[in-house]
Amino acid sequence: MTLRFGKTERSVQELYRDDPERGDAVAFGRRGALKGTALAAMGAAVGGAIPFAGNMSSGTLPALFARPAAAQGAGGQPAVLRMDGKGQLILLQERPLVAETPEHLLDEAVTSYANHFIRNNGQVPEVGTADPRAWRLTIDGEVNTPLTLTVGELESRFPVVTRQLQMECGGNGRALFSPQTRGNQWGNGAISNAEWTGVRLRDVLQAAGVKPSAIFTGQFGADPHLSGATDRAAISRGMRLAKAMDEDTLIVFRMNGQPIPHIHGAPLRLLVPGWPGSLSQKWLTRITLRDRIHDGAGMGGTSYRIPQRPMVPGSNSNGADFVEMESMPVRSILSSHAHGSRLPAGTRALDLRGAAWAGDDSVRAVHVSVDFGATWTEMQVAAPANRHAWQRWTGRVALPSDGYYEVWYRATDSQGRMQPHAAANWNPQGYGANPISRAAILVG
Ligand SMILES: Nc1nc2c(c(=O)[nH]1)N[C@H]1C(S)=C(S)[C@@H](COP(=O)(O)O)O[C@H]1N2
Ligand SMILES: [Mo]
Repeated sequence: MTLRFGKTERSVQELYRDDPERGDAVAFGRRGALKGTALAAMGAAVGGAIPFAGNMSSGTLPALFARPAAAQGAGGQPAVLRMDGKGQLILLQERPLVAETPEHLLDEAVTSYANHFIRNNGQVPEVGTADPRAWRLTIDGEVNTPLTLTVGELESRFPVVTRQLQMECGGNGRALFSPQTRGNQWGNGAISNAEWTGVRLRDVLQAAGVKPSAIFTGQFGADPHLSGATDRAAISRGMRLAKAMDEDTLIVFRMNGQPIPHIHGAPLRLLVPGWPGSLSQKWLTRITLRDRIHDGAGMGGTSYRIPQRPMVPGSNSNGADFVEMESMPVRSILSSHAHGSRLPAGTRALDLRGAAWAGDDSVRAVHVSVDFGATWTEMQVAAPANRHAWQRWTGRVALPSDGYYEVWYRATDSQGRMQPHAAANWNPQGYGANPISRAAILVG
């Protein structure tokens, strides 16, 4: 859409992309109120009148243009994953294979295979090696008796539990950082809440006998390194012993009642809910207990580590004084309406649905605003199916007239921490961005 701002004709998108400050000055004016021809132009750009334009603050790019476009394919459209049984996931990267679930496909209480995001760091191991009868898991390191167990032995020797567990990539929300950081430009869709069946890691570790010297895990999987080098792991992360001993940290062999699909780590994976998804080692072959912080691929420096003190956004750091990223911060998604949806003229209420979660904590509240943050309506937030499951939320908001709206949604965790207005605690690899989300909705 082309607009006339002063002497130049440019789209609002172009104007903001090329010179955000100038775009802002043109669109909002010095005093920060959208008015006159600028208001009309903005309305034309977003495709309708803006009933709450008076609340739009200078410095806020309309959500219609601001939302991360994810991986843009050749036609400017997100590239779509093509994989049997998978839904319309956004293909972020082909090698290694990485795909994000758009928020509106996360409308199921329990995430199906079709809508489960994919994150690989290396190659996908051969299908043949996933024969569950041949698969063995080794437990060694700082234990009294190293163990090697088949999947069948795991299932018969230890109590089997089934839980709904959230798994979220440590980089979820990365695209919301400014300046941009390296890594997959996830929106909010690197999250799942499937039903997992397996045994508790702590039961298995206790069977091996945890030595007092053990303070950390180190985990290994069967996926080859991207380069094909056999002496390098695609990823090998570890966690503090306390998390390994949590009753919800599982070695799983079924997802949603079925054997785990190959791409999600068959026949055996770890499920470490609430902490970075990278800990949930797929194609799991070995867990070693360490007497120090594990030093495998994906550990140390700026990998899955965050600054203790804020750093200047865009600056460099070797991460020496960073700390391990552990419990993930509070976040919410909107699943009832896709960003950019158009609703029939005359629609005067939105029935909204979504999910919210907060790492090891629970969610106390979800609030929604349709007037650019001037007023907020509290949603109903359901209890989690069990600890470490996400929480579904629902609610209704009224709309005064047709036009362009932004549904702003934000969650508050059980400790009172809220999603911030902008991604905070910038770090070089872009972990933990959880700002308030905004979905553009056009009525009429
Ligand atoms: N063996 C192995 N496990 C892995 C990975 C990997 O590349 N290899 N990626 C990790 C990361 S970064 C995430 S976010 C989750 C994603 O799991 P999913 O692909 O089943 O969604 O798996 C984790 N486990
Ligand atoms: Mo991840």
